[in-house]
Amino acid sequence: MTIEQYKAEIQQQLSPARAQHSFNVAEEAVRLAKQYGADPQRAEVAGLLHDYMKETPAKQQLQLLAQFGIIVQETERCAPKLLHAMTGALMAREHFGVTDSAVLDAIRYHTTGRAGMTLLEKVIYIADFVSADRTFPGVEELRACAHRSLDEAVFRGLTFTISDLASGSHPIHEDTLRAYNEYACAAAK
Ligand code: DGI
Ligand code: FE
Ligand code: FE
Repeated sequence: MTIEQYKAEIQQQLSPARAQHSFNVAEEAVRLAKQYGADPQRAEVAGLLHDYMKETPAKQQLQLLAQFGIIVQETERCAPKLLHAMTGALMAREHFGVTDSAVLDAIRYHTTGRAGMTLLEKVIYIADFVSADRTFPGVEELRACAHRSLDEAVFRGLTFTISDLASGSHPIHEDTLRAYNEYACAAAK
C-alpha cells in the first residue's frame, strides 16, 4: 500500500480530528527521525497507523486480540485505552500488510513505551506527545526538549504520564513503569 492509500483508509476509519492527529504525528515523527537518525519512511508509516484502532470499541478490540491468540494482561483489561496500541500493531500487519517489525513495535509501544526502546519507538512515542494538535500545559516546553534531547523528552513524557495517571488513581501499565525505571536508574548513577 502507498502512503496515499494509508491516508485514505485512515480518513475512512477515524474521526476528522483523530485522522488529522495521525497525519500530524507522522509529520512530527519524520522530523524527529531526520534529526536523530531514525528511518523517516518507517517513522511516517508508524506515525500514520499508530492510532488506527483508537476509536474501535474495546469489546471489538478484545475479540480481535482473542482471535489472534494475543494474551491481554490484567492492566490492559482494566485500562481499555491501552488496547489500541496492541490492536493497532495487529491491524498494521493484518490489514495494511506491514511486515517490518520495527514499525510494528513502534505502534505496539506508542502508548506505554517500554524498557529498552529503540530509536524509532522513542521517535513515535514523542511525536505522539508533541504533535501539532497537542495543547496540554507544558507541551511547548516538551516540544523544545524533544528538539534538544530525545531521551530527555521520553523521560519527561513517562514522568508526566505516571504522575497524571497516579493523581487520578488510574492503573499504570508495567511497561510504562519499566521504561520510567530504566531512565530513573540511569539518572541516579
Ligand atoms: O492515542 P492518543 O490519545 O494519541 O495517545 P496515547 O496512545 O498515548 O494514549 C493516551 C491515553 O492512554 C491517555 O488517556 C492515558 C492513557 N494511558 C497511557 N498509559 C496508560 C494509560 N492509561 C492507563 N490506565 N495506564 C497506563 O499505563
Ligand atoms: Fe494512541
Ligand atoms: Fe496518538
